[in-house]
Amino acid sequence: MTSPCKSIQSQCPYCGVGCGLELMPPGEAGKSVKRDAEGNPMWTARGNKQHPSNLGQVCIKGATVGETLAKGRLTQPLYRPTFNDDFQPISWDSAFDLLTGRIRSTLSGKGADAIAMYGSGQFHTEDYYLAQKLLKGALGTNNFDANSRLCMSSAVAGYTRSLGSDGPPCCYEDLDHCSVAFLIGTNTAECHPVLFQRLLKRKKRDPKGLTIVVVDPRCTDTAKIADHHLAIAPGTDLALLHGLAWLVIEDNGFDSDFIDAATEGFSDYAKTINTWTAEETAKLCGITEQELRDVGRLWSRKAGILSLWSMGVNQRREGTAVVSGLINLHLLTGEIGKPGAGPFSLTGQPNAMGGREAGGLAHLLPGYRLVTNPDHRSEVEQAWGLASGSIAAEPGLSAWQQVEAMERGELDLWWVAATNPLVSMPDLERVKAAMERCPLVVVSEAYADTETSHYAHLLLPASQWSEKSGAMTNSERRVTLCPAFRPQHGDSRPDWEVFAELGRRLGFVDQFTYASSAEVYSEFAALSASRICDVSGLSHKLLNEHGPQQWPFPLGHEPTQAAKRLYVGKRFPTANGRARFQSDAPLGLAEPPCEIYPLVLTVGRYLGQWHTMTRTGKVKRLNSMHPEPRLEIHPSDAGRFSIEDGGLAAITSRRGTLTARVSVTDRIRKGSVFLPMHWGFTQSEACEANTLMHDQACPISKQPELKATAVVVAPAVSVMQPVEQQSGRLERLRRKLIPALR
Ligand SMILES: Nc1nc2c(c(=O)[nH]1)N[C@H]1C(S)=C(S)[C@@H](COP(=O)(O)OP(=O)(O)OC[C@H]3O[C@@H](n4cnc5c(=O)[nH]c(N)nc54)[C@H](O)[C@@H]3O)O[C@H]1N2
Ligand SMILES: Nc1nc2c(c(=O)[nH]1)N[C@H]1C(S)=C(S)[C@@H](COP(=O)(O)OP(=O)(O)OC[C@H]3O[C@@H](n4cnc5c(=O)[nH]c(N)nc54)[C@H](O)[C@@H]3O)O[C@H]1N2
Ligand code: SF4
Ligand SMILES: [Mo]
Repeated sequence: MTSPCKSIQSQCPYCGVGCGLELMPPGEAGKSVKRDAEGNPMWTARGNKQHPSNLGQVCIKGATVGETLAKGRLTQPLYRPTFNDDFQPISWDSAFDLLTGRIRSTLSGKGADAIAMYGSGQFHTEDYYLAQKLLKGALGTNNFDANSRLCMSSAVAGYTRSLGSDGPPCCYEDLDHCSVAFLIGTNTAECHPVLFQRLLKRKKRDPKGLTIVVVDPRCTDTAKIADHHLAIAPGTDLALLHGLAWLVIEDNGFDSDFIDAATEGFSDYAKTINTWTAEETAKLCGITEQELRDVGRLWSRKAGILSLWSMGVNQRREGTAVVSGLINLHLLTGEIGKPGAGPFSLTGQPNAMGGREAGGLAHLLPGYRLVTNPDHRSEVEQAWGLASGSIAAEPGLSAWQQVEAMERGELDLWWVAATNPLVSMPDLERVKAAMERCPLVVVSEAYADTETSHYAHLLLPASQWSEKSGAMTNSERRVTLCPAFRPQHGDSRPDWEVFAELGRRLGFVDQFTYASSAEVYSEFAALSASRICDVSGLSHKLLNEHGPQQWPFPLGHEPTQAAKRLYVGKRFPTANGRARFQSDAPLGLAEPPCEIYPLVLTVGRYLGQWHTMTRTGKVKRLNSMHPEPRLEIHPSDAGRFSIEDGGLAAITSRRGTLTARVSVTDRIRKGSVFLPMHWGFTQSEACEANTLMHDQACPISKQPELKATAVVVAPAVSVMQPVEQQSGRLERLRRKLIPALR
C-alpha cells in the first residue's frame, strides 16, 4: 500500500471517461477530518489537473467517491448450503476447499462447461486477466463473460466487423477539433458529464464553429444544448443512418478518393441505402424531412464529424448493425483517422476497455485475440505454459446464455464477480428462478446487502478500488494506474489474488504464482505485443513514474502526453487493409408496441446514481438529487391512460408489473416512457425496471435489447412491493446475513 500521508493519483472508478482523480488523505484536504455517515475518516477527491483525459475536471460522482468506500462492506466469507439455511462465517481456507472440491467434482462429472463466471467492467485489468486465465486456461472452459456484454459488446462487434478490429480510434482532443458532434443514443450530460462539459464549453466559446446533433427519443439534458435534436421513434436508428447516407449521396457529399483507396463493399451498400429516400426515412423515424435534410447536409460538408454513441445504439437486437451503420457514414465521407473526426464509442464502465484488451468476454483471448482462431489459441497456450489444445475452440456462454444454461440445469457453479445481475440483467424473475436451480452460486462482492448477495450460497468479500493496485483503460485508450491507498476491510481480498490462489490450489502453481498485481500486469502486457492494443511497453512502474499513457504503447516507446488516433494512414487491420461497408437492412424493435402494450419503455440512468446504487446510494448528496425513481410519460399519453403527474402508475409488460411515481413531461416522445435502472429490490423505493425487459439480443454481439420493451400503463392506488419485500424474504435473508457480519 502506498504511504497514506500524501495525496494519491488514480482513475475515477465510475464511468468510462476515466477522469484522473487526486485523492487527499483524511485531514489533508481541509482543516478538519471529514467523516462519512458511519464516522469513518474519509478520503476526499478532486480532479487531477495533470491527467490529460479530464484536465482537472470532475463530476459529482467522482467528487464524492470517498464517501462510499467504507459503509456497509462485506468483511468475511459467508456460506450456506441451501437458500433456506442461515449464512455462516467461514475462513478463506474453507472457502477455497469448498471451491476446489466442487470444481474438481464438476470437472469429473458434467465437465468444465458446467462452470461459468460472470465478471465486470469494474474489475481492474489484472482481475480480468486472471479471471479469464483461470476459466479458459486452467479449467478449459471459455465460459467467462462480463457485464460488458450488456454494455459495449455491440461496439466491439461493430468495430471488428467494419474496421477489422475492436478499439475506439479517436481521442478526447477530437471534441476540441470537430465541427460537428453527432451524438446518437447517448445522454452524455448525465452519463459522461466531464466530456459533456468539455463540449459545452467549446460550444459557448465557438458557437458557430461547432454544431451539435443529438439523436434520442427523449429531450435529455444532452439534447437541450443541441442545434438539431432528432427525437426519432425508438429503434429506428439504422434507418436514420441509411437515410443520412442517401442524402450524402444525393448531395454528392461522399469522398470517392477515400472509398476507392481504403474501403470495400461500397456497391452493395449503395444498393441498400438506395431505398432509404429522405421521405421514407423521415416517415419511418417519425421526424420531418426538413429535420433530416438539415443533418444530412452536415455530413456532406465533411468538415470534421465526430460521432459519439452509447447505450441507445448498443443495447439493440440489431446493435452491431447500428454501430456498423454509423461507421459506414464515416467511411462514406472519409471522416476517420484525422483530428476531430471518427466513430467514438463512449465506454460505460471505468475498465470495460481494459477488459476487452485482457480477453474478458467469452469469445476473446488477451490482446484482442479470438478463441476461434487456432493461431491465437496456440500463442496464448504457449505464453501460459499449457499443452496445445488446452483452450477450447468455441466461444463460451455469453452473459444471458449463462442464465439460460442455469435454467436448463446445465451449470453446477455460477460465479458472479463485481456485478449485480439481479438489478441489471433483463427479465429478472427468470434470472432469480434460474439461480435457484444452480447448486452453487458464488458472489464476490465489496458490499454486504446487494440484490445478488441475497441469492448466493457463497459470498466472498472483495477489496475494491482504493484497496488494491491495478490498471484501468478509459474510452480514449488511456491506461491509468490505480494504486492501493486504503487498508483492506476485514478479511476482504482483491479479486485477482483470489483467482490466483484458486489456480494454484487446482494445481497450476507456475501459471498462478505472482508476487504482486504489477507482475500480473507485466504478463498481460507482454502478451499484447504486436497486437493493435499493444501495451507491451507499459508497466505499473512506468505508469507510476510517467503518469497515464495511451495505447498503442509498444516496448521501448517513450512516454508522451500527445494524443494518438488510430487509422491515420487510411489502412485498417483487415486482411486486405480495407475497411468494410456493411449493408444491413433495418429490423426495428424486437418487441414493437401493439394494441395491448402500446408504449415503448426505455430504461436508462440518472446523473447522480451509478447502476445498482451499492456505492452512490450511500451518499446523501446524490440521493437528494434523485429521491425516487420516476416514470417519465408524455402529457398526451398521460391523458390517454388517465395518469397524473405525481400520482402512481402500474407499468405492465409481457413479463410483469411494477409501480412507480409519475412525472408527466414533454421531455419524452409521445408513445415512449422512461424508467431509471437503479432501484433494485433491496431499496425501500424499489422499482425493478428490468423485471419488465425481454432477453432478445443482437445475434452478432449477443447484447440484449435493454433499451426497449412494449408496455401498458394504468393508474395505481398503492405501491406494489417487489416479491422479496412482500414475502418477507428480504428481511428474513437480511436477518441471516447481517448478524453474521457483526
Ligand atoms: N450517472 C451515471 N453515469 C453513468 C452510468 C450510471 O449508472 N450513472 N453508467 C455508465 C455506463 S456502464 C454506461 S453503459 C453509460 C451509459 O450511458 P448512456 O447510454 O448515455 O445512458 P442511458 O441512460 O443508458 O441511455 C442513453 C440514451 O439512450 C436513449 N435511447 C433509448 N432508446 C433509443 C433509441 O432507440 N435510439 C436512440 N438514438 N437513443 C435511444 C435514452 O433515451 C437515453 O437518453 O453511462 C455510464 N455513466
Ligand atoms: N434496462 C437496462 N438494463 C441495464 C442497462 C440499461 O441501460 N438498461 N445497462 C446495462 C449496462 S450498460 C451495465 S454496465 C450494467 C451494470 O450493472 P451492474 O454491473 O450490475 O451494476 P453495478 O452496480 O455497477 O455492479 C457492480 C457490483 O460490483 C461491486 N463491486 C464494486 N467494486 C468491486 C470490486 O472491486 N470487486 C468486486 N468483486 N465487486 C465490486 C459493487 O458493489 C456492485 O454490486 O447494467 C446493464 N443493465
Ligand atoms: S465523468 Fe465519469 S470518470 Fe469523470 S468524475 Fe464523473 S463519473 Fe468519474
Ligand atoms: Mo455499461
